[in-house]
Amino acid sequence: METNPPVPRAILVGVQVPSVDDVAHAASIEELGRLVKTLGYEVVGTMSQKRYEIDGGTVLGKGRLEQLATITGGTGVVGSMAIPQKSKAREHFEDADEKKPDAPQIEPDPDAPPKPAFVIVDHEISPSQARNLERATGAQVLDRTGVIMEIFHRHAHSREAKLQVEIARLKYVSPRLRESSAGERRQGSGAGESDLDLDRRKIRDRLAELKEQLEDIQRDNDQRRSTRRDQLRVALVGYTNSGKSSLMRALTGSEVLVADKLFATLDTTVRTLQPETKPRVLVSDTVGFIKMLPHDLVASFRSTLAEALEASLLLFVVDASDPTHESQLEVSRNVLREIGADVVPSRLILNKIDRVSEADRAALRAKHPDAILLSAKSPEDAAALREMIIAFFEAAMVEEQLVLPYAKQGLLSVVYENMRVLREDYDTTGRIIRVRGLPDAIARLRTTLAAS
Ligand SMILES: Nc1nc2c(ncn2[C@@H]2O[C@H](COP(=O)(O)OP(=O)(O)OP(=O)(O)O)[C@@H](O)[C@H]2O)c(=O)[nH]1
Ligand SMILES: [Mg+2]
Repeated sequence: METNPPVPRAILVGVQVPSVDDVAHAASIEELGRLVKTLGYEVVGTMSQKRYEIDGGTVLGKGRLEQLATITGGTGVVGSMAIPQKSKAREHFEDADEKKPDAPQIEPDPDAPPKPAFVIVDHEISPSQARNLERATGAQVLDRTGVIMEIFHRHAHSREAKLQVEIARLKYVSPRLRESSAGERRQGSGAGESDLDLDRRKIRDRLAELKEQLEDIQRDNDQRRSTRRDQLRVALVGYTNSGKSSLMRALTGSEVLVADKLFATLDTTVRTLQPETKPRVLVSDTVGFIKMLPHDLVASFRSTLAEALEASLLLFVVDASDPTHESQLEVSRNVLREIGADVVPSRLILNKIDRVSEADRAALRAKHPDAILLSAKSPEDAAALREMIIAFFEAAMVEEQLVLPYAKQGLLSVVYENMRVLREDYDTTGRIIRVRGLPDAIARLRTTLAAS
């Protein structure tokens, strides 16, 4: 009989520095828990500590580190890299003092589930901090960035997304590889040097190869995007799990993936707003944002997010039922600013309003008077949002007359794709068309017509 492989068990570790309040700290740990669950791990506990700063060597203080090691089955000491030992008596005294009553205490139990094999730290930690923690706990150590990288790796489907993620991962792994190999080398035979150089060169070559492949794909994608440039385009952007794909489904009737997972969507999808309008409106679903989104991932998803940059309208989706939605909004705004999309007109969509009480709705309306409160699950709300989108474009469009010489009838399809044709006449110069369209699209068409 086949048995399922055991679910990896993980313990979360967070350090609360003075600049972070209790609510924000708890929310951050909770989000880390959701990231870890998205990876398919079971979260068995949290070890949290208030510290003035994140400890240089081992993240946690000595006492907490030992408690953590009790849970994971490690020695609690880093070994040769440890800070100088104190006298035994002093150590006992201080440890007893540091063991707070709220710390998890585990009695040995033969039927107890296996000890957690993973320690997951809610900060970006250095390679040497990770190594020290691994030595002390005997568990595998991942930080927030590592978890996000792993999720992106698993959720990437398109060739482009896969390449982007692999590039980001290699950049993340290579300094870690360097330091850990260097550390091992110091104790080893001394022959490691060339191995390390070899590894580095392999990674450099691989990165160059991947970047080349990615550029090829992106050239094609840029081409495709530029043919869509003058169409009416809306992009759904926002924090991960806010409901972008759900709204995409509701607006376009497409079967994009909706899941209660973080980073369910990594590939940009473009679909037509339904029922179709004239000219049609294209809606893009995009990759979500998160607190401390690794910089290499932001950089690699820049091209994916170009969809957002080129849209005429951004629908900025927020999960209004999430208690931390204000800080999520802030994070999303920062990422958009970073990629230069903060200049694109946007509408704030406070989604999942079906989960928000009447009183909280009133507070939301007062705080965000221009926002649209809705539920992606409500067909009426989706229909109203569609009307809002159409109204936005109607307000932005202008009416103009174009003359299409008989020699340039090939451009007729461009006209119909990007504009609404109100009237067509013919005379000796060509086809005279009265159109309604976005000013930029009309201007570009005029330029094309003028060039011969
Ligand atoms: N109750 C309720 N749940 C919603 C609503 N909109 C989305 N959800 C749920 O929220 C979860 C995330 O929805 P998605 O549409 O996948 O979110 P997303 O923004 O595309 O997430 P990523 O692709 O991971 O960034 C799913 O379980 C949805 O069913 C809503 O209006 N009300
Ligand atoms: Mg999605």
